[in-house]
Amino acid sequence: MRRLILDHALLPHGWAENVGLDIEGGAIAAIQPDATSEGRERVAGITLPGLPNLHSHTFQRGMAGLAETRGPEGDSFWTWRQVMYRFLGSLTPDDVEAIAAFAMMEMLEGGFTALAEFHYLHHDADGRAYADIAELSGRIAAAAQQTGMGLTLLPVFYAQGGFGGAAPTEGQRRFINDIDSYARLLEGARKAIASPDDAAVGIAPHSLRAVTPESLREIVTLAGEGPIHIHIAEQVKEVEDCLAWSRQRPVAWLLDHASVDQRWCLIHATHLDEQEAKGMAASNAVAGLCPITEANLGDGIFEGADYLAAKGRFGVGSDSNIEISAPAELKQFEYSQRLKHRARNVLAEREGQSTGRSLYDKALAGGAQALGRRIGAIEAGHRADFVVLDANHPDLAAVSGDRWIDSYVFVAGTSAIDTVFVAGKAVVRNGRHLNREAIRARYSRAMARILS
Ligand code: NGQ
Ligand code: ZN
Repeated sequence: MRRLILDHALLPHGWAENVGLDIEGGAIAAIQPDATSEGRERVAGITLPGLPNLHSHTFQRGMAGLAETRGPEGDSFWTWRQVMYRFLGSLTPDDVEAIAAFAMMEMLEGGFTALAEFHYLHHDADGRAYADIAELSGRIAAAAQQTGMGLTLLPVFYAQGGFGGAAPTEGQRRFINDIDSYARLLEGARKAIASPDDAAVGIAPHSLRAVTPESLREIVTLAGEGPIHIHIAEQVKEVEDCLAWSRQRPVAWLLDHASVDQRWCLIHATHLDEQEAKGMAASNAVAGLCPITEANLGDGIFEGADYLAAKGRFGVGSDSNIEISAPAELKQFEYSQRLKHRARNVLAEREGQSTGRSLYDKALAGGAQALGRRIGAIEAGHRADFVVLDANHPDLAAVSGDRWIDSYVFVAGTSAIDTVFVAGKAVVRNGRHLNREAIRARYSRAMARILS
């Protein structure tokens, strides 16, 4: 049993001081308000529940910055995807693990304490399954163990190259499974998870482009208790192709053809009409927003104001990992709405409410739901996953309460992070991961080889 006392902490019902925590087996066993420091380790600073990162492809960290040069014509999401397919063509299992560990380390240093990895790179460079079909899922799980990251592993089902059952392309050969091989992959992924307390497994049909209505239905039955994530309505062309195929928009089609409920996380959902925004909010699914990646890829702007007015749930993800920062994702979400509506403090719900606090609270709840684990709150029974901000940081020192979160989200960003705990253990101190040198050196060696 580990006994802590937190100077300042954000509890479900608000701010508290001198919060005593008893931690057992990585979870909070008991909370005592106004505790005394006797027999307890002091955690100075401002302790927040760690934010879940609900969507990532860790391997894409290795290509961050490599698709920022203008091409011959019409640079777009689809030309970026070509660069990404070329990049992943040469990755070995060792590379996948080295890059994943580096990205997870940056996530922990960036204020994320748990990750849903939307993992679709399954096979070797020729598209052949490894001797162990879950080899690369195992590499993701290994990276999580090395870094201390809490993991929800989402092995992805990918079978088609476009709407209407189109055949997959060459560039997609490392992703492809049929339902039988996918079921084996899922079983392998479940075995690769070392401790069920610090990890979970869900499922992920890649997108409506990558499945048929029949395969989607079968895959969903394999989810068990786990979450179900899917990319949806990210690009205008995707909406148009879906309309041409089904005469329905993607989110409308999904709401009509699948029993979308609180197990589901709809990644991006950028292009929503009013009906879809309302329907999605009413389904209790989580919108998996990835504001920095969506800006980088030129996706468009999510209908944030309408969706939140309809009580829609959301969380944030770092997706392509072009920049890894929990506060910056929240800031970018709010800024996208300010630019769209030419207004300020759009996502706070009422007068007097802090925008930073409002975003943080909602992304905690939506993220925890999407990861399917007991995380996202400093509460008995939840994992002891915390981000501790430096109370002496110049942007935080003279304010208190919700202003701390506004300063973290809008001003200081990750420079305010001092210590990060996962399952009650510090993995980041003074803003640096405890195993930073080794993880970085391994990553640098892998990248030197990949880019040579
Ligand atoms: C992905 N990423 O699977 O990595 C996708 C691009 C696709 C984002 N959507 C590929 N940001 O959707 O076909
Ligand atoms: Zn994605």
